[in-house]
Amino acid sequence: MADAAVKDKHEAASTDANAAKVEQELTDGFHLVIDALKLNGINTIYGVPGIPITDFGRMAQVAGIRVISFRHEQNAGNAAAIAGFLTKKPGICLTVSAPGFLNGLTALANATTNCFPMILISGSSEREIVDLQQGDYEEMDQLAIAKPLCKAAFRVLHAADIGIGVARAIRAAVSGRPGGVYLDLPAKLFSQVMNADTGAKSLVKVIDPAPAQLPAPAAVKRALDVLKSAKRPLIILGKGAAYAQADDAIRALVEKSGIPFLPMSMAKGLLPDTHPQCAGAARSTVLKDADAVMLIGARLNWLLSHGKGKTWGEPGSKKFIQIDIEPKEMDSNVEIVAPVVGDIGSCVSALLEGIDGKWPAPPADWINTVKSKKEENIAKMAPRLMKNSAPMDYHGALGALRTIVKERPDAIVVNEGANTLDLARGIIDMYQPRKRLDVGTWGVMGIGMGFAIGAAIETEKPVLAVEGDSAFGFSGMEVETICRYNLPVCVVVFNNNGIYRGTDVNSAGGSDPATTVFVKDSRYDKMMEAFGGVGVNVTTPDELKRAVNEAMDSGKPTLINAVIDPAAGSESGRIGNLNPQSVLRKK
Ligand code: ADP
Ligand code: TPW
Ligand code: MG
Repeated sequence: MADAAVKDKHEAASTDANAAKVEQELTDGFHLVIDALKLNGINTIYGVPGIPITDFGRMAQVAGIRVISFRHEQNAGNAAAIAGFLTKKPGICLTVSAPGFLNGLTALANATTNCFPMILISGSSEREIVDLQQGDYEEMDQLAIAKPLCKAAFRVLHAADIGIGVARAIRAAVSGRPGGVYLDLPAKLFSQVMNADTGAKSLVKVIDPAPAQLPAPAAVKRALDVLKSAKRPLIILGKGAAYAQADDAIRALVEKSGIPFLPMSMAKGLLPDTHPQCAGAARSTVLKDADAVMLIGARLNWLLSHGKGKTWGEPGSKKFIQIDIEPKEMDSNVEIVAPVVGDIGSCVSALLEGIDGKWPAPPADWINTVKSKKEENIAKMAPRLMKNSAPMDYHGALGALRTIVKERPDAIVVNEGANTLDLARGIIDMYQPRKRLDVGTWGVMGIGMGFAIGAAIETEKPVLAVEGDSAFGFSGMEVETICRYNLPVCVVVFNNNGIYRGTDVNSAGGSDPATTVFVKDSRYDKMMEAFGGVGVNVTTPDELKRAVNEAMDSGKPTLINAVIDPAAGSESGRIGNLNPQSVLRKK
C-alpha cells in the first residue's frame, strides 16, 4: 500500500511537471492580445464585460493593464476616444459582440469624426455561422458594419496574426489624420493555442506610429507670403492643434507674429483665453473683417460656417491658409490659397523659421479694432456674470464656475448641453491646453460621463463636468462608475427642467407633457448619493461656488444639482437658426 502511494505520488508529480512544461511553452489568443497591447505601451482598457471577452478583462487586469468597467459601451467608447485625444495613443474600448459592439460603435464613429485615435476591440461570434446566417448567439457581421464608420477595420482569425493585427490597428489610428479603428476578434481566436516562443516572436512593436510629416518648403514660403502681406490677419486654432501637443511652437508662432488668434472650442487654453492676442470675445468681428486667415488644425465645416456666408463678410474678401495633416481637407469648402500639408508640430516650426526679427507687426488699426471690440463685449457681459439670484440664470451660474476654473486652471472641464454648452464655452475662460472637452464636431449629447472618466483616469487631474440636464441623462448611469473608481469628478447638472427650456407645454393639450420637458424639480444629486458619492442641491451662484470648491478640495465624486430658471434658455442654444421651419405650422 505504502509503495503504491509513493508511486502514485511520483506519477502525479511528473504529470504536473509535464503540464507545467507544456504550459510554459504555450500561449493563447487571450495572452497574445494582452501582450501585443502591452508591448505597444497600452496600459488602460475601457469596456463592458461579457461573452467572449469576460476572461480577457480579468487576464488583462492580472497582466497589469488597468481595465475600467462601464455600465454602457458608448460611455466606455467615449472614455477611450478622449484618452486618445489627451495622450496621442489610441484609446482602447473593449466590447462583446452584436449589441455591445453597436453600443460602442457610436463612440467609434464620433471619434473618427473628431479625429481622435481610438480602437474598438469587439469579440464576435463564429464566422462560419455568422456568414451562413444560421443564428449564432449575438450574430452580426460586425466588420462590414464598422467599416464605413471608421478609418480602418481589421479582423484577426489566427493567433499568429494577432501581433500584426494589433500593430495595424495602432498605426491606422494614430498616423496621418487620427481616427477610429475597429478590430474584430472572433471568440475562437482567444482560445487558440500556439507555441509561446513563436507567439512572442510574432508580436510587433510599432516603431514611430505617427511619423512626422514635413511640409514642403515652397508651401511654407507661400503661407508666409500671404500672412506677411495681410492687413488684417487672423489665426484660428482648432482641436487638431490641441491634439498635436506642439504647445510651445504654437505659442511662439502667435506671439512672434503678433497676429490675433481665435480658439475653436476644444482649442481653448492652448494659449490662455485671457491672452492679449486672444480674439475670442471679438469672434464675429474678426471672422467678418480679417483679410487673411490661417487655420491650424481646424476644418472649415459648419462650426466655421463653411468659410463663407455673412459670417465671413464680403465674398472673396479673404485668403485662407490651412495647416493640416490631411491633404484632402484643402479646398473642402472654399479655396485655400496656401495649403500647408504636414503635422502641426513640423509645420508650425517651419513657419517660425520665417518669422524673425524683421517680421512686420500686424497694422495697429487692426489690432486696435480687435482690442476695443473685445473690451466692449467683455464689459457688456461682466454684470450678468455677477448676478446672485435664485433661481439662477445661465450667466449667474456660469460666472461662478468661471471663477473656479480661473482659480484652478489645471482642472479639466467637460461640457455638453445646448444653452449649457454654448454659454459655458463663451463664459468659462481656459488657461491650459487640452483642458476643455466637449461635444465636438457632431455636437453629440452623451459624451459627458465617458469623457469625464477617461480624463480623470488618464490625467489624474480634477474634472468639472458642466452638464445640461438632458445631456447628463445620456450617460448619467456612469455616476456609479465614478463612485466605484472613486474618481475626482464633480458633475454640475444645469437643471432647467428640460431640453433648452423647461416651460414648454404640449400644444395638443391632453395629459402628455411637451416633448422637451422633464419631471419638474428633479434632484439629480440623489443619483450620486445612491452610490456613496456626495450630492448637493444649490439654488444660487454662491452656493454653487461653495459646493464645487468643496468637491474639488475633497476630490470626492460629487453631483451638484444646480437649479436654473426654466425660462432662461433659448431653443437650441446658439444654433437655433439650424432648425428647419415648417410653413404649415400654426403659431
Ligand atoms: P475644430 O472642431 O476645433 O475646428 P476640427 O476637428 O474640425 O477642429 O479639425 C481638426 C483638424 O486637425 C483635422 O482636419 C485633422 O486632420 C487635423 N489634425 C489632427 N491632428 C493633426 C496633426 N498632428 N497635425 C496636423 N493636422 C492635424
Ligand atoms: C445624440 C439633440 C442637442 S442639445 C440637446 C439635445 C437633446 C439637449 C439640450 O438640453 P440640455 O441643455 O442638455 O438640458 P439646456 O441647458 O439647453 O437645457 N441626441 C444626440 N445628440 C444631440 N445633439 C441631440 C440628440 C440635442
Ligand atoms: Mg436643460
